[in-house]
This record gives sequence, C-alpha cells and structure tokens, in this order.
Amino acid sequence: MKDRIVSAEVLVCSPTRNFVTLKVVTADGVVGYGDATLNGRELSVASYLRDHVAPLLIGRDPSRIEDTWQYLYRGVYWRRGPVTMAAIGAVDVALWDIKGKTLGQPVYQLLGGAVRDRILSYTHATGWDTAELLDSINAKRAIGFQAVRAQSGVPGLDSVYGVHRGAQGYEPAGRGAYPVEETWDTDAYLNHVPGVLAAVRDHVGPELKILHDAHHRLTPQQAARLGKSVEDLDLYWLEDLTPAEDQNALRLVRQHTTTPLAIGEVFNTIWDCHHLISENLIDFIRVAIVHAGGISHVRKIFALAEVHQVRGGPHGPSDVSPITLGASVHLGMATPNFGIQEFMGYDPLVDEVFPHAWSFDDGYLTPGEQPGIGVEMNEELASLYPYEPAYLPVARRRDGSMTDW
Ligand code: KDG
Ligand code: MG
Repeated sequence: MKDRIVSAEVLVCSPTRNFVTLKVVTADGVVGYGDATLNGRELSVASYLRDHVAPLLIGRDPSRIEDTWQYLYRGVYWRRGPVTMAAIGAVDVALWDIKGKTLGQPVYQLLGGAVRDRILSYTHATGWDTAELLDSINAKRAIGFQAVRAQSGVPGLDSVYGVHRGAQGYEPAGRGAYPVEETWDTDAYLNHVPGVLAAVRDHVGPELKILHDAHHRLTPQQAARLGKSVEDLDLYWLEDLTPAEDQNALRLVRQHTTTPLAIGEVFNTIWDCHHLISENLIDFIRVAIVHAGGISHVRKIFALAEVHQVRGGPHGPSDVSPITLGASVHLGMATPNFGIQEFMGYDPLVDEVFPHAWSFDDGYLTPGEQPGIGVEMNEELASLYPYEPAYLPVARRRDGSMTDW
C-alpha cells in the first residue's frame, strides 16, 4: 500500500537566530524536514504552514512531490511571494527528504546523479577598514576558501551592510521589538569601494575569486559606473547592484561593463527572473532553495539558466538553515550549470541543532551519502531555544528618507 502523510508539524526555534522547520511524518514512520525560515518574518511562514498547508498534507501520498508542489502553488489562486513560496519550499524539501530515505538514496542521486565531485563555495570576509578586511580574507583562505565575498566599512558611515564590529560573526538580523535604523550614503560608498576591491586584488593576486554584494542600493547608472570601474579586477561577480524588482535595471549595467552580474536571493519563482535569464542580463542566478519553492522549482530555474549560459550561485547566508544548505548542495551536485554555493557558516549551536551529513573541506562542499537530504533536527535541544522577535535593519539616507537596506 502507498505510504501516507500522517503529520506535518511546524517547529520554530532560535539557537542564536530564528529558524522555522517543517517536520513531515509518514504512516511508515519516515520523517522529512524542510526549512521555511524567512528572516525577520518567520512567524508569517509558520502560520501559513501550520494554519493552511499542514492540514492539506495529511493523507497525501508523500511520493507525489511535483503534484503536491502544483497543488500548493496552483491550488491557491494567490500565488508567489516570499511567504507562500517559503512554505511550498519547506514542503518540497521535506518530501524529497522522505523520498530519499524511503529509497535509501541521497537526494542528488534521485536528481540524476553527480555531475561533479564537489561544490565550489564562497564565504564572507569583512573589515571596517581595508587592513582589517585583508586580515579577514587571509583567515578565510587559511581554512581553504578559494572564493571570498569582500565587504568593507565606508568612511563616515557607522554601519554598513555585511560588515560587523567585534569578535562575533556578521548577523544582519538584530533581536528586539524594532528594526535597527541605519544611515546610508551611496555616494560615499561609490567613492570608496572600488579602491577597496583594488587593494584586495592587489593583496591576493590573480587566483582568488573575489565577490562583492551591493545589496540592492544603486541606481542602474550608479551600478554601471561601479561595474566599469572594477572591470580590470576580474571579479567573480558583483551582486544585487540594483533593487531586484526591476528586471530591466540591469540592461543598462550590462551595456556598460563585462563584470559578471549576480542577482536573485529575494526572488521566489521562475517568473521573477525569466527575462533576466533569457535576455542574458545576468551571469549568476542566486535563488535560495527555501525562498523559491524548493528543489523542484529551483531545478527548473537552473534548467532555464543552462540554456542561456547563466550559472546557479544559490543564497546561503546564516539565515537559511542547514537543511536548505544541504538541499542546495544536493541540487548543485546534479546540476551542470551550477557555479558556486554561498556558505557563510553557522554557529556551533546551530550545527548541533541541525546535525548534517554535508561537509566543507578545502573550499568545497559535499552532500554526504546519507539517504535523503542528510540533515536531521535535534528537537529536544531546539526546544530549549524558543523564538525571539528579530528584524533585519532598515536604512535611511542622510536626509532621513527611507532607502533600500
Ligand atoms: O536575510 C537577509 C540576508 O540573507 C542577506 O542580507 C544576505 O545578501 C545576503 C547574502 O548575499 O548573503
Ligand atoms: Mg546578497
């Protein structure tokens, strides 16, 4: 007899930061986990799953992954958006996990098998000034990274995206009842950052892959200027130069620079990026498995990208759980046009709450051979760390008006 889903439970925990996890259990006792974390809006996805999706899963055949995806996407009328797609993503990954466990195979085998031996990954290096940034890059290289995202402070600004003060690792979400308000000045940033990136290239030589994230803060004209000014530095990519809603914004940038462009961490569906991909306006598509409907949907985005020589470079910050990272690594193993996986790393407590078969070695990630996704959840430990309100910062210009964070 076909197996059936008998329970779907939402687990919210905060071991140093918030995570939302969907746990699906079948009548045969197979357990699948999916990540549904949406930074700063966690409880909305938890409610969407708990109140509207979990009841619909009971009694369904867990092997019908694509049909369940279509049911949850097309069956709702109110489509797309980060909350809906994170919820669908969590169900999708939990069902791939169950399928792998049921068949005794790691998920990458079910996706067609390995097309590579390991996945190139990049991590974050940060410093308030250039000297500190170079030290941070040295430290990342010392643990094997061959690709590093370089972010630095900007003179005159007290806080800058991607840069932290003190010994703690960078974590953009701040716990508390209100978002932190930051001041942002694009002119100051643009005057400063090309020199910093030049100093980084000078320091590391030609081999290291250097990436940089502008975090949606530039106009197309400013972005084009930045791309042009760093062209000789042979960056691996410039990321999120312009706000991601406008799929035409990067056309101007493209016309003015050969610096590779990456975008997509806030996209939720193939419909958010098909122009960018099919009109060759980007080089890397950065959708996260969790926020873009799971393995089933991101696989389609990557397949479209393959036709246009666009590579996958999925989002992998600390605010997507180790379950998403594992799912991403499985998909990367089986995707010919996969480029690189962001790997910010996790606090040791997070690794303990989500013990995982995936591993990092010498700059590369591998998924491990455990059936399913290979990431479990220590629910007892997780329950010691209940949800805490936390928000991403907001940003205002020097004149007090709101701008993109
Ligand atoms: O929740 C927001 C973070 O995921 C984002 O700020 C991280 O831009 C980011 C990146 O590239 O990792
Ligand atoms: Mg980014």
